[in-house]
Parts: sequence; C-alpha cells; structure tokens
Amino acid sequence: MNTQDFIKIEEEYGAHNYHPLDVVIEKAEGVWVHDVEGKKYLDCLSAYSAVNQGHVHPEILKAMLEQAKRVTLTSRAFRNDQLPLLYKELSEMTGYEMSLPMNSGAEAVETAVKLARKWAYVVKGVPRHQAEIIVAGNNFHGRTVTIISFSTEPSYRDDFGPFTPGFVVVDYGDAGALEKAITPNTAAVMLEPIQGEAGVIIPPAGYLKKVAEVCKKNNVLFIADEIQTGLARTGKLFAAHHEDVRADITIVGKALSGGFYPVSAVLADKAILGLFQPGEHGSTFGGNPLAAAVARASLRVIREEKLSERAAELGTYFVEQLSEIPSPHVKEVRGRGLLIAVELDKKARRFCEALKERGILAKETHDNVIRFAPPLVIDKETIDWALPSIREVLNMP
Ligand code: IF1
Repeated sequence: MNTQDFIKIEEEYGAHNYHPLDVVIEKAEGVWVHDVEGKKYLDCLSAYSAVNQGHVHPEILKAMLEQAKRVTLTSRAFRNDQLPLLYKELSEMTGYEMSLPMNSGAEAVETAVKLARKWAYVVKGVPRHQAEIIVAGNNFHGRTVTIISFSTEPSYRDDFGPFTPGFVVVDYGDAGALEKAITPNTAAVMLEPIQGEAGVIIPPAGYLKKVAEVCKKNNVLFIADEIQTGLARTGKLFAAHHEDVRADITIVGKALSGGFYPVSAVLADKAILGLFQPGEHGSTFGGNPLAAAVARASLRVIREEKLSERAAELGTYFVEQLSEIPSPHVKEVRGRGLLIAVELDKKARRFCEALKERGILAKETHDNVIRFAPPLVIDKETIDWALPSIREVLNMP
C-alpha cells in the first residue's frame, strides 16, 4: 500500500481529531523517520519532545525487550522489582525525595492537581472543596475535562463542558498579576516553564524566580509542568533550572520513556507526596515493571549521552543559524536548548508542507509558528544539512 492508501483507510475508520501532514511513517531511528514510499525525513518534532533520546534508541529498546520477556504488568496490588529502582533513580537524578508514576502526561497533571488540593485541605487548612489553582493563559496541560476546564483555547473546551471549578487564569509572564490572584484558598500555581503549544513562549527573565518567591511568601505550592520542557529538552534537566528554580511539584512525561511507552510521574518531597494514603489514587498501568524498566533506561541515556549539554550547545547553534536566515516572513526566532520556534507573519502550515517536500518534518503550532524540536541526539552536521532547505522554504513567496 502507498501513502494515499493508508490515508484513505485512516480517514474512513479513524476519528478526525488531528490534521496530520500526509506522511505515513513506517520506521524510524535516531533523528530520521522513513515513510512508506521509502522517503527519509529529519524529524523536527520528536513526537512533541517524547523522543529526546532519538527514535528507537537501542539501549531503551534492549531494556524494553528484556523486561517484556520477564513480566510486563503486576498491578500495584503486588510489588515488582523495577519500580523501586525507578523511584530511587528518579530521586537521585532530580533531587526530589519521592515520585508517583502514572501513564500519560495528563494523568500526571490530574495527579498533581489532586495532590495540591489535598495539601491545601490537610496542611494549609483551606476549607474543603474551595481550593484554587492559578494557571496561565494559553496554557497546555492535556486534554481531560478537568484540564481543558482551565484552558483558554476555545476549540479545546467549547464543546466539552460542564467544567471543573477551582481554577484561576492569569496572564503568563506577569508575576504581579499572579500575586494579585492569590487568595487564602489558593493551593498552587501551575505553569509550563516555557509554553510549548502556545508557540514556545519564553517568559521574561526572572519570571519563574519571582513566581517561586511569591508562592513561598504566600504558602502556595509551585507546580512546574515539565512534560514537554523537561528531561534535557531546553538544555537543562528541567527548564525551571535556567532560573535556579526548584518547583514544589514537578511533572514529567513524554521523554521519560524515550517514546517507547506512556510513562509519566509526579515528583515532590515527602512533605507533599507523603500525603497520599493507600487506595486514594492510582491506575492499572501506573508504575508497571515494563514502564519502569523503559523509564530507567531512558533516564540513563539522558545522563550517559549528556543530552542536556548537547541540547544547550546545538540549540544555541541552531537558533543562531536560523536567526541569520534573511526572510520576508520571519517575525522572530526564539528558543531554549532544542525547543525552538520560528514565528512567521502568516500561517505556517504551507511552510511545513514545503519542508516536508524537502525531507524535514516540522509542525506548525498556533497557526503561524514553526516549531523545530529535533531529537537531542542530532549533530551539527545534520543541522547544517537542513539549513539550506529551511532557508529556501523561508524565502518562498
Ligand atoms: C495533543 C500540544 C504539545 C504537554 C504539556 C501536558 C501534556 C502535554 C506541557 C499532556 C502534551 C502533546 C499532546 C498532543 C500534542 C502535544 C502538544 F500541542 F497538544 F500542546 F506538545 F505542545 N503538559 N502535549 O505538552 O501530556 O497527556 O499528551 O501525554 O494532545 O495533541 P499527554
């Protein structure tokens, strides 16, 4: 079957909840993906930063295959020999005393919301069911009903009410507005350290630090959603580290599994995560031995291949090179590590389609932004290979 054959079947039998590029991928390795026509593409999306380690990383694959032959799922009614080791290695790598494993990013965000609310009632003394969580405009934290209840994107929420109450939206980047929004019932502030889906929006220097100070001063938890920005993507283990901020709760996902398996987790110290009592929260697959083995290998690759340093160095280079491209369409090039955005003065879709014709897969976000977020295993030579095509496309009429 060829590309059109696959597309025809997908269009007929699948829900149309995406508008993907018309490329049908059949295999991938490292920074490259191959379609059913035998064409090769440089992946500049990394499955929205889930394959920071590169596609089908051999070490993670080996760990997955070996574990899959032993045991894949025990449920948390029993214990397994992988999860304790993941807990320990996550703690040693991130500096948080404890973690709670889930599957999708949204499930980990929901877990963090429940944890912050419980902390508000049990520790802070907020009257039950009046806890408030402050979030930012143009946030993206997932697709569940509670999470889209605080989305400001009409298409994500308009047909899906009624909504979960208890969320207050303030402008991203404005610490003063955030401080004003704090009430005695505020449990937490939840932010993306860089807003990915909003178009790689990097907050003003010092914003995260100021937010952390405001939270501390007002006995409010700071929750950092690092599902997309974390695990080396922006050139540090966490994007919050660019401002030496240590959130009270950090949420990870995506690259926690190197793209092999849905694995997410909530990280916090015992004073917070110790609040969950047996049976209060869970999930059938959360913390399963296969997920734990995959996550342990994924974290090992990030450490051993120094992916944070790599993202910092190559991201700086990539941004410099993109910034030097003369183009009538480019409004701004911005990025941190290998999370890069080229903002255009017009819709970006046709530029992404032109890039696809030249063997580069990038996805538009928020209409006029092209996101460049290749796997962190990319090298300078490959960036140099891509630049002439990017230059050509950015100068299309
Ligand atoms: C889609 C966006 C990116 C996330 C942050 C939580 C989640 C995500 C910061 C939820 C997930 C994904 C979801 C995917 C597309 C992609 C996305 F465009 F939707 F917003 F990356 F920017 N926090 N982001 O970025 O994690 O439940 O998906 O595992 O829903 O279309 P998830």
